Amino acid sequence: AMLSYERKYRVRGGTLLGGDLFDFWIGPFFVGFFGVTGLFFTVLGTALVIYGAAIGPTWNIWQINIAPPDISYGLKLAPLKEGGLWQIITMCALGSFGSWALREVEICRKLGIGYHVPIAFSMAIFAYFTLEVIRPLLMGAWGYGFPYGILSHLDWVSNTGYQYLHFHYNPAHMLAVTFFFTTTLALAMHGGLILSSTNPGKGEMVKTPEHEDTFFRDTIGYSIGTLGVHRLGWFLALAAGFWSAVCIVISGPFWTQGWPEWWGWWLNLPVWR
Ligand code: BCL
Ligand code: UQ2
Repeated sequence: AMLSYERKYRVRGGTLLGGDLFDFWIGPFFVGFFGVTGLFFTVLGTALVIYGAAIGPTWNIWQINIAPPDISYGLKLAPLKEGGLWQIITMCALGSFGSWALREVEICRKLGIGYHVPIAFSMAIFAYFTLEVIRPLLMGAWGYGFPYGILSHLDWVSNTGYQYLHFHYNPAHMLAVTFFFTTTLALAMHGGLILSSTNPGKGEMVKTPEHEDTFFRDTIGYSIGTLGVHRLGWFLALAAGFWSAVCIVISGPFWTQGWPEWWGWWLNLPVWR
């Protein structure tokens, strides 16, 4: 079924590739050139993950693991069963994420709205790309990428973290964590404020943005405003993803010792040295 206003927004054009060829909907879903490529990479990638599980030692969902090639393969293509599968799955993942982002762009163009959603999603893709492509390239081996598996990727994070002795001392990790936490604070404040003003007592009227502004002006002397809070949330979330990418790309390519040792520059400041 189509919602009453949906037909109005099913406009032609705005596509980046393929022209009119894929400019149609299947049920509620816009297809587009990137819907086709997205489906292709998703189906192929998922099939390869299942194949990787099938030739592996276990069907235990927690323990299934598709690992990148051994470090000794460097940046070469590896045999399918020795990391080659991981390499093709990574290409499928990037093809799929990229297609999804570009399909979002085409829909934004159709609607004449801003590109904020695809830009935001691109930051998540950038973090993934940094983990699986940029850092392994800089380190000289695909084996530095993280493996595909529920427990195995957690083990990778733990092992990689302890290689630098104490990852909490990584300054970019500090920023990333702080932005993640601040994002949840902002969303809790915003969700709370909206619910409080739109769920009045029985018989009472729904409250206005002026009530919302006044609540924060009365409590902390400042309101960021209804548009402002969404700009802030968007910025905080993107900064979290950005600094995550930075914190891992500098671990190895830039700093090879423990992160606690990085703070030597502070201890060595001439003021107290
Ligand atoms: Mg740490 C990374 C927080 C302790 C080692 N750590 C991170 C960051 C984040 C974080 C800042 C991961 C988020 C991210 O990259 O998002 N760490 C964090 C916190 C603590 C912490 C809060 C804590 O103690 C309270 N970390 C530690 C300890 C170390 C440690 C001290 C281990 C001993 N940490 C590391 C290492 C890394 C991190 C090593 C990293 O590599 C990682 C990082 O920064 O990576 C960049 C970015 C988001 C993504 C990468 C997701 C991308 C999503 C893609 C684009 C789309 C997926 C689609 C999906 C497949 C589709 C599914 C379809 C649905 C089913 C419908
Ligand atoms: C606000 C406002 C909203 C909001 C929120 C605020 C009317 C509906 C949550 C309050 C937000 C502030 C003061 C910024 C806090 C800063 C950080 C870094 C968490 O003023 O306008 O609109 O939802």
